[in-house]
Order: sequence, then structure tokens, then C-alpha cells
Amino acid sequence: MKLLVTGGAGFIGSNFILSILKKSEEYQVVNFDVLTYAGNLANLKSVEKNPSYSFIKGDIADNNAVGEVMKTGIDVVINFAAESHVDRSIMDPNTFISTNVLGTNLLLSAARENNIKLFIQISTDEVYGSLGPTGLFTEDSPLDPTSPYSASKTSADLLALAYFKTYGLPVIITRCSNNYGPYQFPEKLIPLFITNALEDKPLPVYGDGMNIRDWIHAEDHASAIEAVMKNGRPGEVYNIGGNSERTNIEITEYILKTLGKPKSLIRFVEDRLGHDRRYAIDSTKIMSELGWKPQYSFEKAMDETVLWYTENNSWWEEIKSGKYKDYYLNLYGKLE
Ligand code: NAD
Ligand code: TDX
Repeated sequence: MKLLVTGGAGFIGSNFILSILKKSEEYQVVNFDVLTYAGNLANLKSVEKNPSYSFIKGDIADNNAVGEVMKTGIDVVINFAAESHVDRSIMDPNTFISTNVLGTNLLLSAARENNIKLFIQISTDEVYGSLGPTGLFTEDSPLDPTSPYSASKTSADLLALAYFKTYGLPVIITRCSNNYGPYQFPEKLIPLFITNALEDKPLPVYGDGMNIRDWIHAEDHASAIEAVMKNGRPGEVYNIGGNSERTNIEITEYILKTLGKPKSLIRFVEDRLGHDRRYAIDSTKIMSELGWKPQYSFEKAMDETVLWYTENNSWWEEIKSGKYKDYYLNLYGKLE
């Protein structure tokens, strides 16, 4: 079975490719990625010579490139490619629209022309907006995105469902909660805070630090996508969660404690605009229908993740002191 994995050089895409190639020889994986700041082929070094894996540098918002790759006997498309960082979308929404909305539309259109057997749109719990102190997002929760990022992902979801309803393209949407694990770009909460703590740099906690996310290890997300690919029903949405709600300050203190670093590294800074207060996922549908469940406990996943960044310092040091040095100098400058 030939899989077109878009955005496979990013955090979750690369974890998915590594996991699926380890599990079975039945898959051929074509990784199609334009390599933005977040795309990193070093994540896939261990499979670059694997005959079941190939890489094509290409943009999902480039009609010709998408048309060419889709003609190569692809069975299943899994669209991870996206601009994924909420803070960047608040500063400049434009690329979020071109990749997340227009790019997804081009992929859907080319998939339709080539009679692709299944199109999995990797979406997010952020499409549901923010929860109060109680309750969980189900697949029927209203769509109520807050940021330009989540609005662009919601638009892509609606387009994907429209291709199912209008043209009968077999589309499935997955909406997962916050991921963590190896190879996450160190701009997101967990890798930024682990690497800052390792460098004895300050940890910028937005607002009062009481915002809640439902954390899931990227390998558990990967196994959920595999379950959806094997047995999911076209036209359906599947929520994926880790059943691990934590406040940001709990995450921050866990990282500091694990690394033996002082709480004095914490800086409470100005809040994110439109900051969603709480996300929490009801995964009943995927668990009961597809028999999936997360394998990691929060503590095991967190401890392994902290260890991974500690042992793989060259991976993130190259990012933080190389091409993106100015980004981090600017960030630390604001915190001192
Ligand atoms: P990421 O930013 O680490 O990786 C995105 C990848 O997409 C990069 O390799 C990048 O080069 C590639 N890309 C971006 N624009 C592209 C384009 N125009 N054409 C081709 N490739 C392009 O993101 P991630 O955290 O791995 O997220 C992957 C997907 O999962 C996204 O769709 C995101 O919305 C979704 N998601 C993420 C999380 C999370 O916690 N990170 C949770 C739920 C859903
Ligand atoms: O420096 C920080 N300080 C801080 O307090 C950063 C980067 C984040 N935060 C807070 C904001 C959020 O409440 O931590 C929480 C998590 O922030 P992010 O890591 O930026 O993730 P989030 O905004 O929740 O979005 C993530 O989960 C859903 C992914 O980036 C999205 O791609 C995914 O769809």
C-alpha cells in the first residue's frame, strides 16, 4: 500500500513515518514536504536509506507538484502538512491560509482526480474552540475556532467534508489534542521549556499559567491514525485524546523538577491574544469503534520526552543556535 504523507518532515509526520515503517513492510511511504522552518530531514535519518521510504520536496499549495505526485499510484493520502504554531498565526495569518486552506483544497482536488482510496485530514481539537471548567469535546461539539491557525484548520475540515458529501471522495478527519515527544520544534510549550531549562534560560508562561491542554504522546497519535487508516469509516470524524489534562504551570513545574532546575526560571509574561482556556477530548468513538487506546501514561511519556531532549541536545542546539538564533535571542532578550 502506497501512502502519500504530506508534511512528513515535521514533528508528528516524522513520528508517524518512523512508527509505520517499523511496524510493517506492507507500506511504501512517499514523504512530500516543502521543508519550512519546521520541516527537518534529520528527523528521518534512520529511514532515509529504507527502500520503502522516499522524499519529494514539494509544496501542497503548488498545483503542478501535487498533481505530479498524486499520479504515482498513491493509495492513501495522509495530510499532516500545515503551518502549526498558534503564536505565528497571530503575528501573520497569510501562510496559514495558503498552506492549511488552499493547500488542503489542492490535495483534495488532486486526490479526487486520481481516485485515491482514502484521504485522512490531520486536524486538531482547536477547531472546537475553548471549553469551560467542565465537559469534553465530542465529534458533535460545535466548531468555534479562535485563532487564525484554528480557523484555517476548521476551513480545511469543512472542505474535506464537502469533498466527501459532494464528490464521494473517501475522506476521514482526525482531531487530536496537544502532542509531545521527540522531534518537536522547540517553539511549542514542552520542547521550548525543556530546552530552555537545560540551558538555564527563562521559561515564559503566558497569563496565569492555568490554561489546560490534554496531552498525548506523538506515538499514540500515530497508532490512532493507523487504526483510522485500517478501519475508519469515510465521512467520519474521530477525536483523539490522551486523557491527560494538565495546566501549563503543572507542565512547567514537572519539567523543572525532572531536570532538577529551580522555579526561579519561571517568568509569567503577557497572555497570548485570544488564548483558549481549556481543551479536553472525549475519545470514546475511536476507542469503542476502532479499539484504539493510548499506550503512554502522562508520567512515562513526559519522562521519556525530557530524556530524549537531554540526550539529543545536538538536534535542538542546531536549531536554537543556527538559522533560528535571532528568534531565540529576541525571546530571551524580552525575558531578562
Ligand atoms: P510541524 O509544524 O512540526 O510540521 C509541519 C510540517 O509541514 C513541516 O515539515 C513543514 O515543512 C510541512 N509543511 C508546511 N507547509 C507545507 C506546504 N505548504 N507544503 C508541504 N509541506 C509543508 O507540525 P506538527 O506539530 O507536526 O503538526 C502536523 C499536523 O498535525 C498539522 O496539520 C497540525 O495542525 C496537526 N496537529 C498538531 C498537533 C500538535 O500538538 N502539534 C495536535 C493536533 C493536530
Ligand atoms: O512559550 C509559551 N508559553 C506558554 O505559556 C508557549 C509556546 C506556550 N504557552 C502556552 C500556550 C498554551 O496554553 O502553553 C500551551 C501550549 O501552547 P503550544 O505548545 O503553542 O500549543 P497550542 O497552542 O495548545 O497548540 C498545539 O496543540 C494543538 C499545537 O501547536 C497545534 O498545532 C495543535 O493543533
